[in-house]
Amino acid sequence: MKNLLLFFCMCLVLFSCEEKTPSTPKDLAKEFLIPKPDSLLATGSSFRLTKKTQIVIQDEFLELRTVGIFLANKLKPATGFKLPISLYSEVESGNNIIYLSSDLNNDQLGVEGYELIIEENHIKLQGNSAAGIFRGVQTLLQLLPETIEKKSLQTGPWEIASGIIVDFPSYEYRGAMIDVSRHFFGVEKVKEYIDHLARYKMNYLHIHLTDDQGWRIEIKKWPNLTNHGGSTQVGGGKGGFFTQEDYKKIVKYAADRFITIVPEIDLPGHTNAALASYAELNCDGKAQKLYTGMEVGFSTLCTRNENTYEFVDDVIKELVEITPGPYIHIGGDESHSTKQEDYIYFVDRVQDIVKKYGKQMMGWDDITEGSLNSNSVAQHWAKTDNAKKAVGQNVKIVMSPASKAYLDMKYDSTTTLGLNWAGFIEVDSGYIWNPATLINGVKKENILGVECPLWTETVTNLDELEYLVFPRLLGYAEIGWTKQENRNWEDYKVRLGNQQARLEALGINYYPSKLVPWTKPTEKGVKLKD
Ligand code: NGO
Repeated sequence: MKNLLLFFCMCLVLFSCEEKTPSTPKDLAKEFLIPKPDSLLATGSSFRLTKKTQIVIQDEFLELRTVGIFLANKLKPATGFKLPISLYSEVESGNNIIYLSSDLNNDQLGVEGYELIIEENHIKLQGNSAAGIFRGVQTLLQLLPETIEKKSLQTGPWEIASGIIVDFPSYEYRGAMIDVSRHFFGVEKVKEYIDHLARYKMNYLHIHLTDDQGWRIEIKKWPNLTNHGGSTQVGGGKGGFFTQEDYKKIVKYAADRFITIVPEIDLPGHTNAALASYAELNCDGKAQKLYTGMEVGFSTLCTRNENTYEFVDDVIKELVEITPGPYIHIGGDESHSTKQEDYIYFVDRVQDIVKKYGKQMMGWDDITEGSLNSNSVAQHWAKTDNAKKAVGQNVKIVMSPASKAYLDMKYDSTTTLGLNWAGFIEVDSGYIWNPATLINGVKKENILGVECPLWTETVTNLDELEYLVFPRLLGYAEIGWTKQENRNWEDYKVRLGNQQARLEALGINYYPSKLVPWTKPTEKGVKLKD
Protein backbone atom coordinates (compact mmCIF):
# COMPACT_ATOMS: atom_id res chain seq x y z
CA MET A 1 0.00 0.00 0.00
CA LYS A 2 2.85 2.36 0.97
CA ASN A 3 4.62 1.52 -2.30
CA LEU A 4 1.50 2.14 -4.28
CA LEU A 5 1.07 5.53 -2.64
CA LEU A 6 4.69 6.39 -3.40
CA PHE A 7 4.23 5.33 -7.02
CA PHE A 8 1.07 7.45 -7.22
CA CYS A 9 2.90 10.49 -5.83
CA MET A 10 5.80 10.03 -8.25
CA CYS A 11 3.40 9.82 -11.17
CA LEU A 12 1.72 13.00 -9.99
CA VAL A 13 5.04 14.85 -9.81
CA LEU A 14 6.18 13.62 -13.21
CA PHE A 15 2.83 14.30 -14.80
CA SER A 16 2.56 17.77 -13.37
CA CYS A 17 6.12 18.69 -14.44
CA GLU A 18 5.53 17.58 -17.98
CA GLU A 19 1.99 18.68 -18.65
CA LYS A 20 0.29 20.66 -15.95
CA THR A 21 2.59 23.30 -14.49
CA PRO A 22 1.41 26.53 -16.03
CA SER A 23 4.08 28.26 -18.08
CA THR A 24 5.76 31.21 -16.41
CA PRO A 25 4.45 34.31 -18.17
CA LYS A 26 7.28 35.84 -20.18
CA ASP A 27 7.51 39.21 -21.87
CA LEU A 28 8.27 39.07 -25.58
CA ALA A 29 9.18 42.77 -25.54
CA LYS A 30 12.07 41.94 -23.18
CA GLU A 31 13.67 39.39 -25.47
CA PHE A 32 16.94 40.47 -27.04
CA LEU A 33 16.65 39.40 -30.65
CA ILE A 34 19.35 39.94 -33.29
CA PRO A 35 18.57 40.97 -35.96
CA LYS A 36 15.83 43.12 -34.48
CA PRO A 37 12.46 42.22 -36.03
CA ASP A 38 10.39 44.70 -38.01
CA SER A 39 7.55 44.68 -35.50
CA LEU A 40 6.74 42.89 -32.28
CA LEU A 41 3.74 42.78 -29.95
CA ALA A 42 3.95 41.10 -26.55
CA THR A 43 0.87 39.37 -25.14
CA GLY A 44 2.16 38.43 -21.69
CA SER A 45 1.99 34.64 -21.52
CA SER A 46 4.15 31.76 -22.74
CA PHE A 47 4.17 28.65 -24.85
CA ARG A 48 5.88 25.65 -23.33
CA LEU A 49 7.67 23.18 -25.54
CA THR A 50 7.27 19.63 -24.18
CA LYS A 51 7.96 16.14 -25.41
CA LYS A 52 4.33 16.08 -26.61
CA THR A 53 4.76 19.11 -28.89
CA GLN A 54 4.13 18.36 -32.54
CA ILE A 55 5.54 20.15 -35.54
CA VAL A 56 2.74 20.37 -38.09
CA ILE A 57 3.24 21.44 -41.70
CA GLN A 58 0.25 22.65 -43.65
CA ASP A 59 0.87 20.52 -46.66
CA GLU A 60 3.32 18.13 -48.15
CA PHE A 61 5.77 20.67 -49.58
CA LEU A 62 9.18 19.07 -49.60
CA GLU A 63 10.96 22.31 -48.71
CA LEU A 64 8.66 22.94 -45.77
CA ARG A 65 9.19 19.41 -44.49
CA THR A 66 12.95 20.07 -44.69
CA VAL A 67 12.48 23.14 -42.49
CA GLY A 68 10.35 21.11 -40.08
CA ILE A 69 13.07 18.46 -39.87
CA PHE A 70 15.70 21.18 -39.37
CA LEU A 71 13.71 22.55 -36.42
CA ALA A 72 13.12 19.11 -34.88
CA ASN A 73 16.83 18.24 -35.21
CA LYS A 74 17.86 21.56 -33.67
CA LEU A 75 15.59 21.04 -30.66
CA LYS A 76 16.51 17.42 -30.01
CA PRO A 77 19.99 17.40 -28.39
CA ALA A 78 19.28 19.91 -25.60
CA THR A 79 15.63 19.01 -24.90
CA GLY A 80 15.83 15.28 -25.58
CA PHE A 81 12.44 15.59 -27.35
CA LYS A 82 11.95 13.71 -30.60
CA LEU A 83 9.25 15.92 -32.03
CA PRO A 84 7.19 14.30 -34.78
CA ILE A 85 6.40 16.12 -38.01
CA SER A 86 2.81 15.68 -39.13
CA LEU A 87 0.56 17.04 -41.82
CA TYR A 88 -2.21 19.47 -40.91
CA SER A 89 -4.85 17.05 -42.19
CA GLU A 90 -3.54 14.34 -39.83
CA VAL A 91 -3.76 16.17 -36.47
CA GLU A 92 -6.85 16.51 -34.36
CA SER A 93 -6.53 19.34 -31.88
CA GLY A 94 -4.73 22.64 -32.20
CA ASN A 95 -2.95 22.28 -28.86
CA ASN A 96 0.77 22.01 -28.23
CA ILE A 97 1.53 22.45 -31.88
CA ILE A 98 4.13 24.40 -33.83
CA TYR A 99 2.38 25.01 -37.09
CA LEU A 100 4.42 25.88 -40.21
CA SER A 101 2.76 27.20 -43.36
CA SER A 102 4.42 28.69 -46.43
CA ASP A 103 1.56 29.93 -48.60
CA LEU A 104 0.51 33.09 -46.82
CA ASN A 105 0.43 35.37 -49.90
CA ASN A 106 1.36 38.48 -47.98
CA ASP A 107 3.20 40.91 -50.29
CA GLN A 108 4.71 42.92 -47.46
CA LEU A 109 6.71 39.89 -46.27
CA GLY A 110 8.42 39.14 -49.60
CA VAL A 111 10.25 35.86 -50.07
CA GLU A 112 12.06 35.80 -46.74
CA GLY A 113 9.63 37.48 -44.36
CA TYR A 114 7.51 35.65 -41.81
CA GLU A 115 4.77 36.11 -39.28
CA LEU A 116 5.19 34.38 -35.94
CA ILE A 117 2.17 34.11 -33.66
CA ILE A 118 2.96 32.62 -30.27
CA GLU A 119 0.02 31.71 -28.06
CA GLU A 120 -0.13 29.68 -24.89
CA ASN A 121 -1.36 26.59 -26.68
CA HIS A 122 0.30 26.79 -30.03
CA ILE A 123 2.70 28.59 -32.31
CA LYS A 124 1.88 29.57 -35.87
CA LEU A 125 4.77 30.42 -38.18
CA GLN A 126 3.68 31.57 -41.61
CA GLY A 127 5.33 33.06 -44.66
CA ASN A 128 5.22 33.16 -48.45
CA SER A 129 7.95 30.56 -48.87
CA ALA A 130 9.95 27.93 -47.03
CA ALA A 131 12.83 30.45 -46.90
CA GLY A 132 10.64 32.79 -44.83
CA ILE A 133 9.71 29.96 -42.50
CA PHE A 134 13.39 29.09 -42.09
CA ARG A 135 14.19 32.69 -41.09
CA GLY A 136 11.28 32.58 -38.62
CA VAL A 137 12.60 29.33 -37.14
CA GLN A 138 15.81 31.21 -36.27
CA THR A 139 13.73 33.75 -34.32
CA LEU A 140 11.94 30.94 -32.53
CA LEU A 141 15.26 29.35 -31.55
CA GLN A 142 16.54 32.69 -30.18
CA LEU A 143 13.38 33.00 -28.07
CA LEU A 144 14.19 29.73 -26.30
CA PRO A 145 16.72 29.70 -23.43
CA GLU A 146 20.31 29.80 -24.74
CA THR A 147 20.89 26.26 -23.46
CA ILE A 148 18.92 25.13 -26.52
CA GLU A 149 22.22 25.59 -28.39
CA LYS A 150 23.99 22.92 -26.31
CA LYS A 151 24.72 19.54 -27.84
CA SER A 152 23.96 17.64 -24.58
CA LEU A 153 20.73 17.15 -22.62
CA GLN A 154 19.69 20.25 -20.60
CA THR A 155 16.98 20.74 -18.00
CA GLY A 156 14.66 23.36 -19.49
CA PRO A 157 11.83 24.39 -19.03
CA TRP A 158 11.54 25.34 -22.69
CA GLU A 159 9.31 28.37 -22.67
CA ILE A 160 8.74 30.96 -25.34
CA ALA A 161 7.19 34.36 -24.62
CA SER A 162 3.86 34.88 -26.36
CA GLY A 163 3.07 37.58 -28.89
CA ILE A 164 3.19 38.43 -32.56
CA ILE A 165 6.26 39.14 -34.66
CA VAL A 166 5.97 40.36 -38.23
CA ASP A 167 9.38 40.49 -39.83
CA PHE A 168 11.10 40.82 -43.20
CA PRO A 169 14.54 41.88 -44.48
CA SER A 170 15.56 45.37 -45.44
CA TYR A 171 18.09 44.19 -48.08
CA GLU A 172 17.80 41.31 -50.51
CA TYR A 173 21.50 40.33 -50.25
CA ARG A 174 22.90 39.75 -46.76
CA GLY A 175 26.23 38.05 -47.07
CA ALA A 176 29.57 37.15 -45.63
CA MET A 177 32.77 36.14 -47.40
CA ILE A 178 35.41 33.63 -46.45
CA ASP A 179 38.85 33.62 -48.06
CA VAL A 180 39.94 29.97 -48.31
CA SER A 181 42.93 30.83 -50.47
CA ARG A 182 45.30 32.62 -48.06
CA HIS A 183 44.62 29.87 -45.53
CA PHE A 184 42.59 26.87 -46.51
CA PHE A 185 39.45 26.00 -44.53
CA GLY A 186 37.89 22.61 -45.39
CA VAL A 187 34.29 21.50 -45.88
CA GLU A 188 33.43 20.99 -42.19
CA LYS A 189 34.76 24.40 -41.22
CA VAL A 190 32.88 26.11 -44.02
CA LYS A 191 29.72 24.31 -42.88
CA GLU A 192 30.21 25.75 -39.40
CA TYR A 193 30.54 29.19 -40.94
CA ILE A 194 27.29 28.59 -42.81
CA ASP A 195 25.60 27.69 -39.50
CA HIS A 196 26.68 31.05 -38.10
CA LEU A 197 25.23 32.90 -41.08
CA ALA A 198 21.97 30.94 -40.93
CA ARG A 199 21.53 31.77 -37.24
CA TYR A 200 21.43 35.49 -38.04
CA LYS A 201 19.27 35.23 -41.17
CA MET A 202 22.05 35.87 -43.70
CA ASN A 203 21.47 34.44 -47.15
CA TYR A 204 24.71 34.57 -49.21
CA LEU A 205 28.12 33.04 -48.62
CA HIS A 206 30.77 34.35 -50.98
CA ILE A 207 33.76 31.99 -51.12
CA HIS A 208 37.04 33.52 -52.28
CA LEU A 209 38.35 30.37 -53.95
CA THR A 210 41.53 31.53 -55.66
CA ASP A 211 44.31 33.99 -55.06
CA ASP A 212 48.08 34.31 -55.40
CA GLN A 213 48.70 31.86 -52.56
CA GLY A 214 46.37 29.04 -53.56
CA TRP A 215 43.83 27.70 -56.08
CA ARG A 216 41.17 25.87 -54.04
CA ILE A 217 38.60 24.50 -56.47
CA GLU A 218 39.11 21.46 -58.67
CA ILE A 219 38.84 22.24 -62.40
CA LYS A 220 38.83 18.90 -64.19
CA LYS A 221 40.26 20.22 -67.45
CA TRP A 222 43.12 22.01 -65.65
CA PRO A 223 44.10 19.61 -62.84
CA ASN A 224 47.42 21.25 -62.03
CA LEU A 225 45.58 24.30 -60.69
CA THR A 226 44.81 22.38 -57.53
CA ASN A 227 47.50 19.67 -57.63
CA HIS A 228 50.25 22.26 -57.72
CA GLY A 229 48.48 25.60 -57.22
CA GLY A 230 46.57 24.35 -54.17
CA SER A 231 49.57 22.82 -52.44
CA THR A 232 50.53 25.70 -50.16
CA GLN A 233 49.23 28.83 -48.41
CA VAL A 234 50.38 31.96 -46.57
CA GLY A 235 53.34 31.02 -44.38
CA GLY A 236 54.06 27.89 -46.43
CA GLY A 237 51.59 25.41 -44.86
CA LYS A 238 50.23 22.55 -46.92
CA GLY A 239 47.15 24.32 -48.30
CA GLY A 240 44.40 22.13 -49.70
CA PHE A 241 41.45 22.39 -52.07
CA PHE A 242 37.82 21.43 -52.62
CA THR A 243 37.07 18.67 -55.08
CA GLN A 244 33.95 19.43 -57.09
CA GLU A 245 32.15 16.88 -54.90
CA ASP A 246 33.26 18.79 -51.77
CA TYR A 247 32.00 22.01 -53.28
CA LYS A 248 28.64 20.43 -54.12
CA LYS A 249 28.33 19.35 -50.47
CA ILE A 250 28.88 22.94 -49.36
CA VAL A 251 26.32 24.20 -51.89
CA LYS A 252 23.74 21.66 -50.66
CA TYR A 253 24.39 22.35 -46.97
CA ALA A 254 23.98 26.06 -47.63
CA ALA A 255 20.85 25.56 -49.77
CA ASP A 256 19.21 23.56 -46.95
CA ARG A 257 19.63 26.72 -44.90
CA PHE A 258 18.41 28.97 -47.76
CA ILE A 259 21.89 30.35 -48.27
CA THR A 260 23.28 30.82 -51.78
CA ILE A 261 26.96 30.27 -52.53
CA VAL A 262 28.75 32.93 -54.60
CA PRO A 263 32.03 31.42 -55.86
CA GLU A 264 34.88 33.80 -56.65
CA ILE A 265 37.71 33.14 -59.08
CA ASP A 266 39.89 36.22 -58.71
CA LEU A 267 41.01 37.50 -62.17
CA PRO A 268 43.10 38.81 -63.91
CA GLY A 269 45.29 39.80 -60.91
CA HIS A 270 45.66 37.69 -57.75
CA THR A 271 46.45 34.76 -60.06
CA ASN A 272 49.94 33.66 -59.05
CA ALA A 273 48.74 30.16 -58.08
CA ALA A 274 47.35 29.66 -61.62
CA LEU A 275 50.44 31.24 -63.22
CA ALA A 276 52.61 28.81 -61.22
CA SER A 277 50.52 25.83 -62.30
CA TYR A 278 50.47 26.46 -66.08
CA ALA A 279 53.40 28.09 -67.88
CA GLU A 280 51.22 28.93 -70.92
CA LEU A 281 49.13 31.39 -68.89
CA ASN A 282 52.18 33.66 -68.54
CA CYS A 283 53.02 36.20 -71.27
CA ASP A 284 56.63 34.96 -71.32
CA GLY A 285 55.58 31.28 -71.25
CA LYS A 286 57.43 30.64 -67.98
CA ALA A 287 55.68 29.32 -64.88
CA GLN A 288 55.89 31.47 -61.73
CA LYS A 289 57.06 30.09 -58.39
CA LEU A 290 54.42 29.35 -55.76
CA TYR A 291 53.88 32.31 -53.43
CA THR A 292 53.36 32.20 -49.66
CA GLY A 293 53.71 35.87 -48.70
CA MET A 294 51.07 38.55 -48.16
CA GLU A 295 51.77 41.13 -50.88
CA VAL A 296 49.05 42.01 -53.41
CA GLY A 297 48.92 43.43 -56.93
CA PHE A 298 51.93 41.71 -58.54
CA SER A 299 50.36 38.99 -60.70
CA THR A 300 48.30 39.13 -63.89
CA LEU A 301 46.99 36.78 -66.53
CA CYS A 302 48.17 37.52 -70.06
CA THR A 303 45.10 39.44 -71.17
CA ARG A 304 45.91 39.68 -74.92
CA ASN A 305 46.58 35.98 -75.29
CA GLU A 306 43.69 33.83 -76.58
CA ASN A 307 44.82 30.89 -74.39
CA THR A 308 43.82 32.99 -71.42
CA TYR A 309 40.21 33.15 -72.60
CA GLU A 310 40.08 29.41 -73.28
CA PHE A 311 41.29 28.92 -69.73
CA VAL A 312 38.77 31.36 -68.24
CA ASP A 313 35.96 29.83 -70.32
CA ASP A 314 36.80 26.31 -69.08
CA VAL A 315 36.99 27.44 -65.46
CA ILE A 316 33.71 29.36 -65.57
CA LYS A 317 31.95 26.55 -67.47
CA GLU A 318 32.88 23.96 -64.83
CA LEU A 319 32.06 26.33 -61.99
CA VAL A 320 28.65 27.16 -63.43
CA GLU A 321 27.82 23.44 -63.67
CA ILE A 322 28.16 23.07 -59.90
CA THR A 323 26.79 26.47 -58.87
CA PRO A 324 22.99 26.81 -58.76
CA GLY A 325 23.08 30.43 -57.54
CA PRO A 326 22.82 33.39 -59.95
CA TYR A 327 26.28 34.94 -59.42
CA ILE A 328 29.81 34.13 -60.53
CA HIS A 329 32.28 36.49 -58.87
CA ILE A 330 35.30 37.23 -61.06
CA GLY A 331 37.29 39.25 -58.53
CA GLY A 332 38.87 42.02 -60.60
CA ASP A 333 40.50 43.78 -57.63
CA GLU A 334 43.97 45.28 -57.48
CA SER A 335 45.17 44.25 -60.95
CA HIS A 336 48.02 46.70 -60.60
CA SER A 337 50.26 44.88 -63.06
CA THR A 338 47.64 44.77 -65.84
CA LYS A 339 47.61 47.82 -68.16
CA GLN A 340 44.37 49.73 -67.78
CA GLU A 341 43.20 49.17 -71.38
CA ASP A 342 44.01 45.46 -71.07
CA TYR A 343 42.12 45.27 -67.79
CA ILE A 344 39.02 46.83 -69.35
CA TYR A 345 39.27 44.53 -72.37
CA PHE A 346 39.56 41.54 -70.03
CA VAL A 347 36.59 42.46 -67.80
CA ASP A 348 34.34 43.01 -70.81
CA ARG A 349 35.27 39.65 -72.33
CA VAL A 350 34.87 37.74 -69.08
CA GLN A 351 31.49 39.38 -68.54
CA ASP A 352 30.42 37.89 -71.89
CA ILE A 353 31.65 34.44 -70.84
CA VAL A 354 29.71 34.57 -67.58
CA LYS A 355 26.63 35.73 -69.48
CA LYS A 356 27.03 32.97 -72.09
CA TYR A 357 26.76 30.42 -69.27
CA GLY A 358 23.58 32.03 -67.98
CA LYS A 359 24.95 33.73 -64.86
CA GLN A 360 25.38 37.30 -63.62
CA MET A 361 28.88 38.63 -63.16
CA MET A 362 29.86 40.02 -59.81
CA GLY A 363 33.21 41.68 -59.12
CA TRP A 364 35.04 44.03 -56.74
CA ASP A 365 34.28 47.69 -57.47
CA ASP A 366 37.37 47.98 -59.72
CA ILE A 367 35.30 46.27 -62.48
CA THR A 368 33.32 49.50 -62.95
CA GLU A 369 36.24 50.52 -65.22
CA GLY A 370 34.67 48.17 -67.79
CA SER A 371 31.35 48.54 -69.63
CA LEU A 372 29.05 46.64 -67.36
CA ASN A 373 25.70 45.05 -68.13
CA SER A 374 23.01 46.29 -65.82
CA ASN A 375 22.59 42.84 -64.30
CA SER A 376 26.24 42.64 -63.27
CA VAL A 377 26.94 43.51 -59.63
CA ALA A 378 29.78 45.62 -58.23
CA GLN A 379 31.03 44.96 -54.72
CA HIS A 380 32.13 48.23 -53.15
CA TRP A 381 35.21 47.82 -50.97
CA ALA A 382 37.56 50.74 -51.52
CA LYS A 383 36.91 53.60 -53.94
CA THR A 384 33.74 55.63 -53.54
CA ASP A 385 34.22 56.82 -57.15
CA ASN A 386 33.87 53.24 -58.34
CA ALA A 387 30.58 52.91 -56.44
CA LYS A 388 29.37 56.07 -58.18
CA LYS A 389 30.47 54.65 -61.54
CA ALA A 390 28.36 51.58 -60.80
CA VAL A 391 25.32 53.80 -60.21
CA GLY A 392 26.14 55.62 -63.46
CA GLN A 393 26.03 52.27 -65.30
CA ASN A 394 22.80 51.27 -63.56
CA VAL A 395 24.64 48.44 -61.84
CA LYS A 396 23.59 47.28 -58.37
CA ILE A 397 26.09 47.43 -55.52
CA VAL A 398 26.90 45.10 -52.65
CA MET A 399 28.29 47.25 -49.85
CA SER A 400 31.50 45.97 -48.21
CA PRO A 401 33.39 49.19 -47.36
CA ALA A 402 36.71 47.97 -45.97
CA SER A 403 36.82 50.58 -43.19
CA LYS A 404 33.43 49.47 -41.90
CA ALA A 405 32.71 45.91 -43.00
CA TYR A 406 36.01 44.02 -43.29
CA LEU A 407 36.05 41.27 -40.67
CA ASP A 408 39.82 40.99 -40.95
CA MET A 409 40.45 44.52 -39.66
CA LYS A 410 41.75 44.62 -36.07
CA TYR A 411 39.34 45.82 -33.38
CA ASP A 412 41.93 48.23 -31.95
CA SER A 413 45.67 48.71 -31.68
CA THR A 414 45.98 45.88 -29.15
CA THR A 415 44.42 43.19 -31.36
CA THR A 416 47.13 40.77 -32.45
CA LEU A 417 45.19 39.08 -35.27
CA GLY A 418 44.06 40.79 -38.44
CA LEU A 419 45.24 43.75 -40.52
CA ASN A 420 44.73 47.49 -40.14
CA TRP A 421 45.29 49.02 -43.58
CA ALA A 422 41.66 50.26 -43.59
CA GLY A 423 41.73 51.26 -39.91
CA PHE A 424 40.50 49.64 -36.72
CA ILE A 425 36.90 48.44 -36.57
CA GLU A 426 35.58 48.28 -33.02
CA VAL A 427 32.20 46.65 -32.55
CA ASP A 428 30.38 50.02 -32.46
CA SER A 429 32.09 51.36 -35.56
CA GLY A 430 31.25 48.19 -37.52
CA TYR A 431 27.59 48.70 -36.60
CA ILE A 432 27.10 52.46 -36.81
CA TRP A 433 26.79 53.12 -40.52
CA ASN A 434 24.01 53.20 -43.00
CA PRO A 435 24.74 51.58 -46.38
CA ALA A 436 22.24 53.90 -48.05
CA THR A 437 23.90 57.16 -46.90
CA LEU A 438 27.58 56.19 -46.71
CA ILE A 439 28.41 57.42 -50.21
CA ASN A 440 26.93 60.53 -51.78
CA GLY A 441 24.90 59.52 -54.79
CA VAL A 442 24.55 55.86 -53.76
CA LYS A 443 21.02 55.34 -52.49
CA LYS A 444 19.11 52.39 -51.09
CA GLU A 445 17.65 51.57 -54.51
CA ASN A 446 21.19 51.22 -55.92
CA ILE A 447 22.13 48.71 -53.26
CA LEU A 448 21.52 44.99 -53.50
CA GLY A 449 22.76 44.43 -49.98
CA VAL A 450 25.61 44.17 -47.52
CA GLU A 451 28.50 41.73 -47.17
CA CYS A 452 31.24 41.38 -44.55
CA PRO A 453 34.40 39.81 -46.02
CA LEU A 454 36.84 37.78 -43.95
CA TRP A 455 40.29 37.75 -45.57
CA THR A 456 42.54 35.16 -44.00
CA GLU A 457 46.15 36.30 -44.38
CA THR A 458 46.47 36.18 -40.56
CA VAL A 459 43.76 33.63 -39.79
CA THR A 460 45.00 30.05 -39.51
CA ASN A 461 42.32 28.17 -37.54
CA LEU A 462 38.69 28.29 -36.37
CA ASP A 463 39.47 29.90 -33.01
CA GLU A 464 41.18 32.79 -34.75
CA LEU A 465 38.44 33.00 -37.33
CA GLU A 466 35.75 33.22 -34.63
CA TYR A 467 37.66 35.89 -32.74
CA LEU A 468 37.55 38.24 -35.73
CA VAL A 469 34.07 37.25 -36.87
CA PHE A 470 32.34 37.47 -33.48
CA PRO A 471 30.66 39.55 -32.38
CA ARG A 472 30.90 41.80 -35.47
CA LEU A 473 29.02 39.36 -37.73
CA LEU A 474 25.81 39.92 -35.74
CA GLY A 475 26.01 43.64 -36.47
CA TYR A 476 26.39 43.12 -40.21
CA ALA A 477 23.50 40.65 -40.16
CA GLU A 478 21.36 43.32 -38.49
CA ILE A 479 22.47 46.07 -40.93
CA GLY A 480 21.28 43.83 -43.77
CA TRP A 481 18.04 42.65 -42.17
CA THR A 482 16.68 45.41 -39.92
CA LYS A 483 15.34 48.64 -41.35
CA GLN A 484 17.39 51.72 -40.56
CA GLU A 485 14.69 53.36 -38.38
CA ASN A 486 14.79 50.33 -36.05
CA ARG A 487 18.54 50.40 -35.59
CA ASN A 488 20.61 52.29 -33.05
CA TRP A 489 23.81 51.41 -31.21
CA GLU A 490 22.51 52.06 -27.67
CA ASP A 491 19.71 49.56 -28.13
CA TYR A 492 21.84 47.13 -30.16
CA LYS A 493 24.69 46.95 -27.67
CA VAL A 494 22.29 45.80 -24.93
CA ARG A 495 20.84 43.12 -27.17
CA LEU A 496 24.37 42.07 -28.14
CA GLY A 497 25.41 41.87 -24.49
CA ASN A 498 22.49 39.55 -23.92
CA GLN A 499 23.68 37.24 -26.71
CA GLN A 500 26.76 36.42 -24.66
CA ALA A 501 25.31 33.36 -22.95
CA ARG A 502 24.24 32.03 -26.35
CA LEU A 503 27.68 32.62 -27.90
CA GLU A 504 29.18 30.76 -24.96
CA ALA A 505 26.64 27.93 -25.16
CA LEU A 506 27.77 27.57 -28.78
CA GLY A 507 31.41 27.52 -27.68
CA ILE A 508 32.26 30.53 -29.85
CA ASN A 509 35.56 32.32 -29.25
CA TYR A 510 34.36 35.94 -29.45
CA TYR A 511 36.10 39.25 -28.81
CA PRO A 512 34.76 40.57 -25.48
CA SER A 513 34.71 44.25 -26.46
CA LYS A 514 34.64 46.71 -23.56
CA LEU A 515 32.00 48.71 -25.41
CA VAL A 516 29.39 45.99 -24.98
CA PRO A 517 27.51 45.52 -21.67
CA TRP A 518 28.05 41.75 -21.54
CA THR A 519 25.69 39.99 -19.19
CA LYS A 520 28.15 37.37 -17.95
CA PRO A 521 31.71 37.78 -16.66
CA THR A 522 34.09 37.44 -19.60
CA GLU A 523 36.35 34.84 -17.98
CA LYS A 524 33.66 32.19 -18.39
CA GLY A 525 34.26 30.08 -21.40
CA VAL A 526 36.00 32.78 -23.39
CA LYS A 527 39.51 32.09 -24.51
CA LEU A 528 40.96 35.55 -24.88
CA LYS A 529 43.32 35.80 -27.79
CA ASP A 530 45.13 38.95 -26.95
C1 NGO B 1 41.81 43.85 -50.13
C2 NGO B 1 42.44 42.93 -51.14
C3 NGO B 1 42.61 41.51 -50.63
C4 NGO B 1 43.19 41.51 -49.22
C5 NGO B 1 42.32 42.35 -48.33
C6 NGO B 1 42.84 42.41 -46.92
C7 NGO B 1 40.31 43.37 -51.72
C8 NGO B 1 39.04 43.38 -52.44
N1 NGO B 1 41.46 42.98 -52.21
O1 NGO B 1 40.42 43.70 -50.42
O2 NGO B 1 43.42 40.79 -51.51
O3 NGO B 1 43.24 40.21 -48.74
O4 NGO B 1 42.17 43.66 -48.80
O5 NGO B 1 42.09 43.19 -46.09
